Amino acid sequence: MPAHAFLDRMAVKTNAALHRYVDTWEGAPHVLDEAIRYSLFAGGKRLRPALALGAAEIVSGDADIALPAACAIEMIHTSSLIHDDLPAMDNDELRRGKPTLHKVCGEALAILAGDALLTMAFDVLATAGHPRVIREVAQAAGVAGMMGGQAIDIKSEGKRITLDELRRIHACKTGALIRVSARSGALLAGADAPTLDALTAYAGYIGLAFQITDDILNVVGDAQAMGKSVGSDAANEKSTYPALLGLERSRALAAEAVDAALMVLDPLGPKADDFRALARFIVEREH
Ligand code: GRG
Repeated sequence: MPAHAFLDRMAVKTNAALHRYVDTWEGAPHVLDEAIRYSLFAGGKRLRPALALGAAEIVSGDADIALPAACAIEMIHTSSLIHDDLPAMDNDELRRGKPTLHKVCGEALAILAGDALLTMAFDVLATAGHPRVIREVAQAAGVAGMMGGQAIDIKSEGKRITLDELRRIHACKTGALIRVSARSGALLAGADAPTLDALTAYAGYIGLAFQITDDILNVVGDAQAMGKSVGSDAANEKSTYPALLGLERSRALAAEAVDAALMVLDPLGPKADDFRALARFIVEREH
């Protein structure tokens, strides 16, 4: 199945489940409910849910068993995008093809919507009743994962950093949530250790390829196709793969990461074909 068909199939499942969770969310004031829905249903690619559901499908044939993790991780991801766009962070005006949340409803509500999504995520995740998954997701989002990576990233703005430091920032900031997406799907489906390791390694490599491509698209991408501002990394004096290595070497590094991702899938045979297509799509995408 081509990658876009796989992503679409998993996005349909994810969106239906996200609507179910948000619709049964009791006691939310209308303004907050509206702000959350604005960002959550703004049309993200649902890459992380596809990894959770796809991993569960590879392991057990049943993608749906990973829906609580897929939805929780998408809520955490959306929460991070809302906060990342705030004036105190990246100060962006466009996200998922629409004005950023703080532009629409003000900073205070945007902060609260992000906080609420992060909290809601763990409510949803608890319904899966798998403490190890809850802890792994918390750790991937937290100080040693996404939030820690974001903190180092902000402190590195305007400074020259090494390639190793850049790798570390991204392994935490973007990679941790991508890795835990595949891991939580695999764990909820009852993966054995070698399968869990293969899927973790796969997600690590595609996380790297994804980040390098994201950096490249911030230089050469089209804001309309991307649905978010481009050129912001250079304006914020961020260290990125293209800034450190140039475009050509960055593309080569992304291609190497995809090759490595394909190699670690070898033992899983044809049932991992959707993940193979996804790995190729990650570097070929235009948004
Ligand atoms: C409040 C949970 C929370 C975190 C606070 C702001 C912050 C710490 C972290 C920011 C992390 C961040 C924005 C990383 C960038 C990740 C990235 C490459 C996002 C783009 O992901 P896509 O392309 O977006 O999957 P869509 O819109 O398709 O979902």
